[in-house]
Amino acid sequence: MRRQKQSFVARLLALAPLCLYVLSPTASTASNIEGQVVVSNARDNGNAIVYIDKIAGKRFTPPSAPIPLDQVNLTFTPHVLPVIVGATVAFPNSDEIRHNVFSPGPPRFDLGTYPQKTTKYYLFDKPGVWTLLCNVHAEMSAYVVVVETPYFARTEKDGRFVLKDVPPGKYTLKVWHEKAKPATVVVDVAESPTLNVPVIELKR
Ligand SMILES: [Cu+2]
Repeated sequence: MRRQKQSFVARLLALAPLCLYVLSPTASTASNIEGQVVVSNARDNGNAIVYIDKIAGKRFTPPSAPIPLDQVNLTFTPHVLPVIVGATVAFPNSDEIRHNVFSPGPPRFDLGTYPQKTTKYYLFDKPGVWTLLCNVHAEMSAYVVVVETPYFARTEKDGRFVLKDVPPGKYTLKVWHEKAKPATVVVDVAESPTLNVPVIELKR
């Protein structure tokens, strides 16, 4: 009995360094970058894309599953979709009518005109911004913003954004909005849980 107790204590002691490692603040060094984008003369501050620009010497693996950009009630949903280079976007049609999906590019592509419950796919293999249109409904438009790191976010209507789990380093933060000139901010992520960026104002 006594022998068993000792060995239990011994096992606990053996685990202690591991617990200290897990609890230590230096064990997890990634930070969240938080901030707010204000778009002058826009209806609201939503649908701006905030992202960390290409990091020299770093390549990231795109997700294997396609990312959906749906067509619902004559509207591309979401209106702006950020993805990493190499991602495939799925374009389902959830309406009872036929839609078309094309982009003037470059490169130009046209997925054709197709009915409900049909999904077309497109692989975005270059960084940049693609405008998406439907040649059946002139009022339909969307944007796919293709970036080179997994650190990106779309702002809420109030302009707020969070870039999650960014490792320490100096980065170029870029901001894109369909109705404004793009902005660039340099950020220095240190080993703290949150980096608050001053308000980023986008002008037309
Ligand atoms: Cu349409």
